[in-house]
Amino acid sequence: MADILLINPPLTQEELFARGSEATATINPPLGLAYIAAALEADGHHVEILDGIAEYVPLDRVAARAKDFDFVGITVLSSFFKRYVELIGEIKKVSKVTVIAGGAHTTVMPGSVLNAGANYAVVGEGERTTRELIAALDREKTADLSSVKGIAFLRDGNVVMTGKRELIHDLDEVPFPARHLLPMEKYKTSEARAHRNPSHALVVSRGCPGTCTFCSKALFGTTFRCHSPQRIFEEMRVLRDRYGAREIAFFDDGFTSDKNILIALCDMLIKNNFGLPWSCEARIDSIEEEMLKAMKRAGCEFIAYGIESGSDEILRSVNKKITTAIIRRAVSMTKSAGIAMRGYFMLGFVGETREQMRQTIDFACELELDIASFTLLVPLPGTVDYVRAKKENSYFDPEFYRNVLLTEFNFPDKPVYVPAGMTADELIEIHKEAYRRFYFRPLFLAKQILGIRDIQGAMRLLKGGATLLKGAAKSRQR
Ligand code: B12
Ligand code: SF4
Repeated sequence: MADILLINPPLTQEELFARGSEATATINPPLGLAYIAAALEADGHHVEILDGIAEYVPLDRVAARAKDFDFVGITVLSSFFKRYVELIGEIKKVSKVTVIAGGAHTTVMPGSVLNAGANYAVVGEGERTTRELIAALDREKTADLSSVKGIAFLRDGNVVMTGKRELIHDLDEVPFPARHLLPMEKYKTSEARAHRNPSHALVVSRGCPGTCTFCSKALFGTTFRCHSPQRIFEEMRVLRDRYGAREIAFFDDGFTSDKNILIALCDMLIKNNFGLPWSCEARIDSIEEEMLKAMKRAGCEFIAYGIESGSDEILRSVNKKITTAIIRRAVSMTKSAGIAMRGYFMLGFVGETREQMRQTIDFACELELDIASFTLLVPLPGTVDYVRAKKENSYFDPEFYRNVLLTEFNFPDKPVYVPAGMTADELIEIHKEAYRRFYFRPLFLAKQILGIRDIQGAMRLLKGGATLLKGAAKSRQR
């Protein structure tokens, strides 16, 4: 049996919260690593997780710790690919440990993680692949790996991919993520979303049939798969009873995609008097009144919707498959159900004009949302927008992920992409305008102040306001 160290690459507080949002931001557990750990523990391996986001550890110390293991696994997102390269450089300087990379960036650009030093890349869903890979290498370091589907490695400098790994159709066969290996006391959900900490995160589904041009969705494919209501309920119970959760936050892309599962889960929570409030993210076109009513009764206090734009033309061009009319209807139904809402908006899409961006800001202000975030488009590798931006734009550097850490897109010093016909400064100015106009509306401010029920509510409002002001100031300092 092997000793395995799984790593979420370290980022300092300053890198994570460039605009000074540490007091209010979300720090989520690296659930992907926790799922891999659970699968490996089930095979009898000894596994540890180092979450360098929850607990920063300097790279040389991570490398020194890695020396004691047979295998090191690293999760890689495009947002911190640069740090991954620095980390693997340190590890390879001091030991010959076998390094396996996985995660969203690894899936779309396996060559980039291999060329930076990883011995193997796990492409796509990781549980079955990693078990088979470690079992084969643990038997024999020079094992023939051609039968292990879903991996990539270098041979004579070329990337060799084994066959495509089939998706796990029955998600319940995957063990619960190994949260016992994580510093659970370090995690929290943003104060705008969760009002009681600990608020613990979970992801209970995978895959999305959508084809939004900005979304990096190669990892889990186009078939929506979800845990059974029983299993979701059980995981929520574990979070409440073992980890002291006072609130639960679902981070699924499409938590409401399967109406039957959702309603069955809500019934179970109501029948068993589960008693904790929860929040989720949802596709706005999947929402129905009956679902909202059941969710409210089952403790749902907050839904975050991916709205993206207030321009129907842009919604069409990014393939969002929703219209402003669908959005208005869903927002008003959610409001009537008494559930608070966040709208996620994006600015600076490929081909977007200033007028269309202003339409988005007007739309955000018009909808009765409780909070809104506006992010600038980052054309992620593997997306349609990456290809569009590369073709259209001389400002866009297709290798941007090698040079910048993109942990927070909200107030970037320098946008990754600027639509043709516009300057970076203009885009940043519109971005600031979006926050200013949404949050500093007299009616909105009055509602927030009138909505304060206790001292915690007042503190939340003050901290949120301070974050917004610091963010705007930071982008002015560029
Ligand atoms: C929750 C979430 C967040 C949370 C928490 C992030 C976290 N700690 O996981 C928050 C809100 C903080 C966040 C922030 C961001 N996120 Co995010 N996030 C997600 C989301 C919705 C779920 C992540 C998750 O837990 N999935 C479930 C687990 C099981 O999946 P997983 O982690 O991918 O792991 C599986 C495989 O990848 C693989 N695997 C993963 N790691 C490893 C390691 C090894 C060694 C092996 C063998 C296998 C392996 O096996 C796992 C099990 O099958 C995903 C979308 C999605 N559906 O996955 C986006 C996603 C990961 N986020 C993304 C992005 C872009 C961001 C931001 C840059 C956005 C922003 N506006 O700032 C930031 C960057 C954060 C950072 N620290 O750098 C992209 C990443 C794309 C890319 N090319 O890298 C995704 C894929 C969304 C998308 N579709 O575009 N995010
Ligand atoms: S943005 Fe959401 S709806 Fe669109 S493809 Fe990605 S996960 Fe699916």
